[in-house]
Amino acid sequence: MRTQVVIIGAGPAGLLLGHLLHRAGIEAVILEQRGPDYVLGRVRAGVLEAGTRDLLNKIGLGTRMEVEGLVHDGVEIAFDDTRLRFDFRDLVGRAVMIYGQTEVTRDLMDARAGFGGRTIYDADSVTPHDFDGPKPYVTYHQNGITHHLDCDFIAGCDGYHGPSRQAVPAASISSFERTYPFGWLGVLVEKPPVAPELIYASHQNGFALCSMRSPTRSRYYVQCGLDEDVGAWSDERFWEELRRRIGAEAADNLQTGPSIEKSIAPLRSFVAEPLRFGRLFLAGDAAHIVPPTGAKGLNLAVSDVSILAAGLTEFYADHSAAGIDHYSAHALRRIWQAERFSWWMTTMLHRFPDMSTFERRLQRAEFDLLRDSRPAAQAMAAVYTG
Ligand code: RFL
Ligand code: PHB
Repeated sequence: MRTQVVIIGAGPAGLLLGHLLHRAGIEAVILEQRGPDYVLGRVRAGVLEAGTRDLLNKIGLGTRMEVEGLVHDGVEIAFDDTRLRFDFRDLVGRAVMIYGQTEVTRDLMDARAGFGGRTIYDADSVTPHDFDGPKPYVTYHQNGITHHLDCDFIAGCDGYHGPSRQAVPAASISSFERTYPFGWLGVLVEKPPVAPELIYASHQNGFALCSMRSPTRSRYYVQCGLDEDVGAWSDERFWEELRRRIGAEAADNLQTGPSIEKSIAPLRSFVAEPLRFGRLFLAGDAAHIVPPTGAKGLNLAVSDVSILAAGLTEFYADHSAAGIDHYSAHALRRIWQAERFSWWMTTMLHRFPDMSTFERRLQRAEFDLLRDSRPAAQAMAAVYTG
C-alpha cells in the first residue's frame, strides 16, 4: 500500500494534520495504536487559545465549538487570601475558548469520517523506516499480519511515549527536560463551576485550579505528591483540600458531588531538537511536553501541525522544500515561548518540597507584579490567550 503522508497517532495533532492535508489535496493515512473510544475517553486540556479557535473556524471545524464552547474574557489568580481578575479583553483585546480536548477530537474524527480519510485503529508495533532516504515506509501489525505502508513523508504525532522520536538515532537528537517534584490530581464532576471563569490558586498547602467543561460540568485540580496513590484520595478528601486552597469566598460557592473521573498526572517540561530527521517530522507531545499550568499543550500541538501542513502543502503544490526545511526552527521558536510561560506559571504558583520562606516571598512578588504593573499583566495575558 502507498500514501503521500503516514501520520502516526490519532490524537489532536495527528487528526488535525490529516484534516489540513486533506484540504490541500494531500492524501494521508493515520495509524493509531488504540481504539477510537479510548482516544475519546481521555480527559485532558480545556482551554483553546484565540489562534486555535480562529484556525478551527477557518477550516470549518468550529460549528459545535461556537455553540457549546464558553468564551472567557478573563481569568482569576488567587494567592493566599488575595484573589485578582485579569481582564483579557481589556489587557490585550482577546479571549480564550473553553472547549475540551475530547470535543475537539470528536469534531476532527467526525470530519475525517465525512471526507473518507483513512484511520487504522488498533495498529500494533508501528515502526517508521528509512526516513533518512528518499523512500521511507512504515510497518505495523494488525490481526497477526504485518503491513507495509510506503510514503513520501512520516509525521510522528504519537505523543511522548510513541515510537517516532525513539526511531531517531540518539546522536541526531538532543533533549532538554525538567521534571517537577509534584503532580496534579484532577477530578471531573457533574456540577456547575464554582465561578464563571477559571481560578488558579496558590496556597501554602499547594496549587489548585478550578476549571470547567460546560455550565454544568466542572474540572478541578489540586497539586499532589508524585508517589501518591489516587485510591488514597476519597472524594471527601479532595473537596476538603480544594476548599482549603481556593479561599473562603470561592469555597462557599463550591458545589461538590461524586467524581466521574479522577486521575493523577505528573508535571514535566521537555523539548526535543530538531523536529525534522530527513523525511520524518515530530509534532505535538511527541516533540515537547509542557506542565499543564499554562494550558499550552494542545495549543502547541495545533501550532506545530499548522506549520508542518503549510510546509508540506508548499512542497506538493510549488515543488519547494523551503517550508519543510524551515519547519523545525519555526515551530521551536513558539515551543520555547510556551515552555518558558508554562515553567514560569508553574514556578510562581506551586509549592516546592524544599521551599524556603525567601522563595515563597519571591512567588508573592511575582503575583504582586501582575497586580501592580499593567505591562506585566499584559505580557501574561498576551501569552495565555495565544
Ligand atoms: P496525544 O493526545 O498524546 O496523542 C498521541 C496519539 O498517539 C497514539 N500513539 C500511537 N499510535 C500508534 N502507535 C504507537 N506506538 C503509538 N503510541 C502512541 C496515542 O494513542 C495517541 O492517540 O498527543 P498530541 O496529539 O500531540 O496532543 C497533545 C495533547 O494531547 C497534550 O498536549 C495535552 O493534552 C496535554 N495535557 C494537557 N494540556 C493542557 O493544555 N491542559 C491540560 O489540562 C492537560 N492535561 C495533558 C493533560 C496531557 C496528559 N497526558 C499526556 C498524560 C493531562 C494528561 C494526563
Ligand atoms: C482544564 O480545564 O483541564 C485545564 C484548564 C487550564 C489549565 C489546565 C487544565 O491550565
